[in-house]
Amino acid sequence: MTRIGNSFQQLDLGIPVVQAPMAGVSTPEMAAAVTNAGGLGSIAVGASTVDDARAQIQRVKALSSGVFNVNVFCHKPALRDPIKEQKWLDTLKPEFARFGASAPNDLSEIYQTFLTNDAMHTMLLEECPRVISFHFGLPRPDQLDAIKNRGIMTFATATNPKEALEIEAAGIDVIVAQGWEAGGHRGCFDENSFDSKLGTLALTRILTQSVSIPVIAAGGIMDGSGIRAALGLGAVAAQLGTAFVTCDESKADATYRARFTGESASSTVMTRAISGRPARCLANKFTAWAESRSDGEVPDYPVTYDAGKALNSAAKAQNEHGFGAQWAGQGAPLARPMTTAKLMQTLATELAG
Ligand code: FMN
Repeated sequence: MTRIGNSFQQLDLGIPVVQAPMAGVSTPEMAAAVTNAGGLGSIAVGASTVDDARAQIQRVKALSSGVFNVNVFCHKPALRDPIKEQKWLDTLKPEFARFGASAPNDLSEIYQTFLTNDAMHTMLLEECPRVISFHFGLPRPDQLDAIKNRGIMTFATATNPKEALEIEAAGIDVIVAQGWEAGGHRGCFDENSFDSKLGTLALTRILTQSVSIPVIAAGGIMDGSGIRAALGLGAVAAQLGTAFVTCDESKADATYRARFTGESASSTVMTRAISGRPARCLANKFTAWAESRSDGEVPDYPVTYDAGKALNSAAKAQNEHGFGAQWAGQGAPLARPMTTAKLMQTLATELAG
């Protein structure tokens, strides 16, 4: 199937790189630097309040007049299960105790899904970023109609061909094909359905051959060679997350950054025990603990994340940094600490070479 890139080409990128939206890690400064270098910068507001999200958008606009992407989470609202949540807290109690802390008495749904967040939707229509991207599923049809009527371009993540067909049928403009290698949360629509765990290479090629909208490849792409490979598979661009985690403008703390050096970078684990949804993290003490837990024990996203964040705070207070959500993809050993502008320049040179 011929790939024309259609509306994606209207973005007129000088370099076919999308900096992945990364809640808790990407910043307006990073997004602006990527956009100013000719890529598509992104901010992630899935875990933000409406006011904070608006402030982030306005900060990007102050730093760049170029196109950028704002990313939201479209997960189903958490199905609360007090018995399961209490059992999960009981399971975590010994871990809290190791750090002289108590587990919380109960848990909260710490982020509101975009599906029920009309204030976020209204704010986005007002701020009107050039691109809005969706992770964990699709927005409500009326939300999408209003976004499209504002002329905003839309992306959505697919982890398999079925999700890609749903994205195409919904009228989304571009698919982000997220392979199993990818760092951070897997964008699967239903985390409890069978996961075929397709790698980026196979998934990208399957989608560029089977859907008629543009495809962006994501997962394990760290340098110009990886971007070139994605383009060779028919993708219109590559979306890189892990490659930007160690950039100066990232919010990653010093201990998280340090894990990208040496042996600790070469081992990542897909786990749902940190947040409630499958996500790829650098192997650490939390992921090691999670290995003996079954998926069925884990409460819904993002309720589990409330417990995970509390445990990480308790551990950090005792100078133990092995319980953080240190999201990273399988390409982590290839991460290069530098400024975002320098990384973009490096990627452009490698791609041209
Ligand atoms: N994807 C989203 O759509 N929204 C997010 O908020 C988000 N947060 C992430 C946080 C981190 C630290 C990382 C590494 C990835 C995150 N992702 C998120 C996934 C990326 O969009 C992308 O699929 C992934 O980074 C690609 O794989 P790579 O990390 O190997 O480059």
